[in-house]
Amino acid sequence: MPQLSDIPPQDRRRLWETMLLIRRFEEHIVDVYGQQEMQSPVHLYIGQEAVAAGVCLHLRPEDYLFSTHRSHGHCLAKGADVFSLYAEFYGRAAGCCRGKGGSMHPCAPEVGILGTTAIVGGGIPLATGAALASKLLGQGRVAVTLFGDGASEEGAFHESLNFAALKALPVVFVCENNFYATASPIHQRQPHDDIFRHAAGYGIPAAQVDGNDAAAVYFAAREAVQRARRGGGPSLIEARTYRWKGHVGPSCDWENGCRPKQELEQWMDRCPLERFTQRLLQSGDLTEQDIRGTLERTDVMLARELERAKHSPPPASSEVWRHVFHETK
Ligand SMILES: Cc1ncc(C[n+]2csc(CCOP(=O)(O)OP(=O)(O)O)c2C)c(N)n1
Ligand SMILES: [Mg+2]
Repeated sequence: MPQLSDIPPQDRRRLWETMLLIRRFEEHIVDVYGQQEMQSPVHLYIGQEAVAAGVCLHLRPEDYLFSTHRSHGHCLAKGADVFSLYAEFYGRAAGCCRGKGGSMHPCAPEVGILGTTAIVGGGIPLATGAALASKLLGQGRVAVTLFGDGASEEGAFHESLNFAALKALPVVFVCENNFYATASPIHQRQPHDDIFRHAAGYGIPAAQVDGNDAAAVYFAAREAVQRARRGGGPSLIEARTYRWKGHVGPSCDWENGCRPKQELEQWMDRCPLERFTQRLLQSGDLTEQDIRGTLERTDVMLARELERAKHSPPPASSEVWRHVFHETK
């Protein structure tokens, strides 16, 4: 059983800082969303931060990442720019998609995020294709796709696992099993909730991990990314976790009868950020002073970038048809 001490000290710190960045990035959205100026629908990732942080720590800027409608944490962990994300959510010209994509479609090609699709399961074949290209071109790039339990019900998931196994592609499939697709619990949709078991049918190595344990995700992802990089083919990781907010928007959804309040509270008691913070305090990697300092620096930066994004100009009306269709001249 790997220990915290098996994670290099700089990685422990980065894991924690990345989770903190994601958590606070979204809490700033929660704070301003009611002003109704940020018009993009937002699918918040709060509660699932350990997965993005633990996976992306092993990726290089040129490695590919394909995300979903719940994209913020993935993009931040891969290194996307805070300002260009916030500006995108405000529909501003300086946004990463020039204000035309919103929160569900971010791109950051400079860090391997070529585009994001909100079609459930849509990122899985794209990552498989990127991994095929990387292999054919001998680029040594790994492709990772993070997706939900709902996406594992799409044909594209099974087709992609089959093809990736057949061609031994450098792709890592990461399923964030948060037990819900919109308001639909997994036990009403699937005969069992062990998503990692699908990998056996395709002969792909798989791991099921506690997705609220950053170290557990880190170790599983390290093995999978290393396997992909050395030509060992695809892997599937199922990270079991939970989202704290409703499917979309900044409020919780237990009030609407979408899930039991008690269930949410049990998962909140297992907060991935709080658990990892406590571990790092115990190991001496963090002090209370470090925590206060980092939190303050992170909040100052996020507040500044959010304000800057909010006050940046919208796209000119002459831009409305640009970048919508492929331009041939
Ligand atoms: C092909 C497709 N079907 C349905 C939808 C509507 N939809 C958007 S998100 C979502 C649930 C996805 O659940 P999951 O994959 O578990 O991701 P989570 O929201 O839990 O992160 C659905 C059904 C869609 N966007 N695309
Ligand atoms: Mg889900």
